[in-house]
Amino acid sequence: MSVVERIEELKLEALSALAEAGTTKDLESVRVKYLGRSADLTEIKKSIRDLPQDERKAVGGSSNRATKEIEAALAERLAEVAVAEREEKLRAEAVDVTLPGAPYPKGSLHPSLRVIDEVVDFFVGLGYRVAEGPEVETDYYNFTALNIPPGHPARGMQDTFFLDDGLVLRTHTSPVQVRTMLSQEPPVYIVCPGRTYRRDSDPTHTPMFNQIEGLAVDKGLTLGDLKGTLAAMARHIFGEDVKVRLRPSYFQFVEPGVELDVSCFICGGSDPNCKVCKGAGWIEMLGAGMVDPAVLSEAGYDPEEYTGFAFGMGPDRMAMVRYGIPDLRLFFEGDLRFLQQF
Ligand code: FA5
Repeated sequence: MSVVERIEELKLEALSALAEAGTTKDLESVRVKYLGRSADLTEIKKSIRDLPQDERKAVGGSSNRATKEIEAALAERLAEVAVAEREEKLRAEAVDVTLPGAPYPKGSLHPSLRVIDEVVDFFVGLGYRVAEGPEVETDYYNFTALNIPPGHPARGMQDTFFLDDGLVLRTHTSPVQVRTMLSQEPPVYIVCPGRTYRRDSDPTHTPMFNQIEGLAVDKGLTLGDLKGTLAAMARHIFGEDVKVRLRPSYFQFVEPGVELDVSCFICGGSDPNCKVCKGAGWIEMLGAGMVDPAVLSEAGYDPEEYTGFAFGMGPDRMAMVRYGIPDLRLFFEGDLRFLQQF
């Protein structure tokens, strides 16, 4: 076989290998094999100068043409394969936007939050404004301004978490009453949901719990207004048929102080074995009273001109009663098996 024939043979081999190669990588292998530094064709080109004069031209021309032809075919195939590869990639990465989305578990509102939302909605409907205050509170707002001076035994009744520098974790939402009165002129109608803290832990007490405070200060407010407002709230939360009653009670910052009971909305007082009211027919719901004139004065309001009522309830306890949950601590353990029931 002459060298020119060998070149022709190599070229045909290369062209058919290029035609068969289906990927950029395969094409690169073909290039190395037929055009690379140690390819047969390259070796032939290197040896041209050793050939007899009369053969050099024919072999040189033929090897150059073969090289060009292979290069042209390679470029063409590279372009074709690139298009095919891109199409394949697009096909593989295609997103079917008509497929249904992956379902994810739906959350639900915490039982306390449901009660809080309902209570707050009710008062907002009456025209009350939602107020907030800090959970880390000064001793002054948590106690002194509420008529509980230093050394007063009433301080001991609320198992307080004391922090440094005269700060406490607020034991109730009542300090928001004072903060609000100090920051605005009467009339005041606020409701204040928030977290509160006490060193307590048993089935009906947790170290962190929620309270909702309410405060109304205006001209001529009476205990009748307090009762009417809270009765309307109880009907809103527990149903149209519930009745309310006030019992005398004592809180340092109200005078008189009362506790509000609602008639048992489960048995209505007819079942001596009722799990919710334990046969009493009444469920204790909140503390309330007429704002003590000393508290109004401390906040800069004239007690001769204004009167007010305040109330503070525990929405966690209300949720406990409503959903029949025996232990309040379950509310705050974050166990999804418990929470997913609501
Ligand atoms: C108070 O905290 C008063 N500030 C309420 C008040 C406001 C009275 C305005 C008058 C005027 P008391 O300590 O009773 O009151 O708490 C109110 C409610 O918070 C209780 O009825 C109860 O539902 C809830 N509560 C108290 N301690 C805990 C606790 N450790 N865990 C869960 N709930 C609690």
